[in-house]
This record gives sequence, C-alpha cells and structure tokens, in this order.
Amino acid sequence: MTEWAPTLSDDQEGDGDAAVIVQTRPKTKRPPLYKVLLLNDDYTPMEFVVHVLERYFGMTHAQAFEIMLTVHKKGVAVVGVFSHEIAETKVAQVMDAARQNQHPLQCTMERE
Ligand code: TYC
Repeated sequence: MTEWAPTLSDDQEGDGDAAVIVQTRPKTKRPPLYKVLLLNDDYTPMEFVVHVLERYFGMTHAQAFEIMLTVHKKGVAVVGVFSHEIAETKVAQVMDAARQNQHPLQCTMERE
C-alpha cells in the first residue's frame, strides 16, 4: 500500500511566511472486519451445529463437521470473517436458529 505524508508547499508569495500543507493522506481506510465465533456448550447436539455451519456459513458437510469438532474440543472457533453488517446478520441467524430449537448454542462477533 502507498504511504502518504503531508507535503509542504513552496512559499509562493515569497513573503517569508510559513509554508502550507497542500497534500494530506487520502481517506481510503478500509472498514474493519469482524470474526464470528461459535462457542461450545454441553447440550447443543453436534448435528445441529453442523447444520447451522452448512446453512449459514456455506460450508460443506466435511468442513462443518471439522469446525464443529474444533469448537467441541477447544471451546471456541472462528467460523468466518465479515463486514460488521454481515457478521451481525450471521450471529442473529445462528442465535435465532438456536432459540427456535431450544438449544443453548452461543455465537458472538469480535473486531479483528
Ligand atoms: N459439545 C456439544 C456436545 O457434545 C457439541 C457442540 C459443538 C456444541 C459445538 C456447541 O458450538 C458447539 N453435544
């Protein structure tokens, strides 16, 4: 990525006054990304977690099973990285599906 630094102009009036900043950093900051995290618990069925990962995160059955097992063993895993709005939607979809099925599954997001 190009690095920008303020540039000082020549003293065009020739009056000996201070130079003026004519170039500032272009405002092209990319929006922050958010990790969506899935948390382990003792009650949500493994197959339900696999189903959620397939349905809302576009994983194959094999990918979903692997991530589910990682959460089961380690307690938490990142299941995707998204813009703020998409991450919020994914978290809401998982939490709604869990609630509708009366599972205690928890899904959160955190800034990368
Ligand atoms: N630990 C759960 C069980 O043994 C399975 C599980 C996996 C639950 C991942 C939540 O995010 C989770 N049934």
